[in-house]
Amino acid sequence: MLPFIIGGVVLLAGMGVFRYSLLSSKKKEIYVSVLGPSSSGKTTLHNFLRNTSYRDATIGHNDLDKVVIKKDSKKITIKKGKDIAGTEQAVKAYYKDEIKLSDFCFFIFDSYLVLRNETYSKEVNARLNFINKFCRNINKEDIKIILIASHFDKLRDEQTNKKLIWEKISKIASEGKINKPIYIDLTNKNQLDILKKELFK
Ligand SMILES: Nc1nc2c(ncn2[C@@H]2O[C@H](COP(=O)(O)OP(=O)(O)O)[C@@H](O)[C@H]2O)c(=O)[nH]1
Ligand SMILES: [Mg+2]
Repeated sequence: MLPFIIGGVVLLAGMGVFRYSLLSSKKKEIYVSVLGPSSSGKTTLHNFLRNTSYRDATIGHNDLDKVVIKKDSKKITIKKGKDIAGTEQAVKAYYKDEIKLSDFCFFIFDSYLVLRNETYSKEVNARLNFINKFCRNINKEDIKIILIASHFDKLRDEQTNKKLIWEKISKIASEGKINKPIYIDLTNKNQLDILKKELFK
């Protein structure tokens, strides 16, 4: 068990620049969106954030209930939200509205596919570009965009792959001042515990 825990700590400690806590918002209620391609882990992340067990939204979206998060003396409400599909139709149908509403926007992509599948990588960059441009167009400066490189367990050499993944997306991400991703296996309980500490500190 120990190597796993150490692996998890290294994984998140290594991201360094990550500094967004959902509890740091000045608002009492926040809107959290989760965007990204199909099967990247959007539903998994929603369920983790809200402590729910919603089923997948392969078509359209699922409505999510609001949830109150308490930690020590801090308390914040995540507003009702939408778990949207990962398709291109969903980009057209939902992204603008989700971005407009969002205080925090997670953009999640599969680490393995972004390295191994050029079409996937292009699609991820196109969506990040869309998000950046739309935020600029509507002067949405207060939004916190958090990149998640999921399925990181499918890759071996951690340091090399982190570098390679960032090289794939850094140009577009940096244009929108988006920080380096959190590289994670969203199905690993230890890694999720560490993520929870970061997101709700
Ligand atoms: N190995 C691995 N599986 C993951 C990870 N994240 C999600 N999954 C699995 O990938 C599948 C798709 O996840 P889901 O949350 O439904 O993706 P969505 O289509 O973006 O909502 C599910 O079987 C998840 O359990 C990850 O980081 N590593
Ligand atoms: Mg889903």
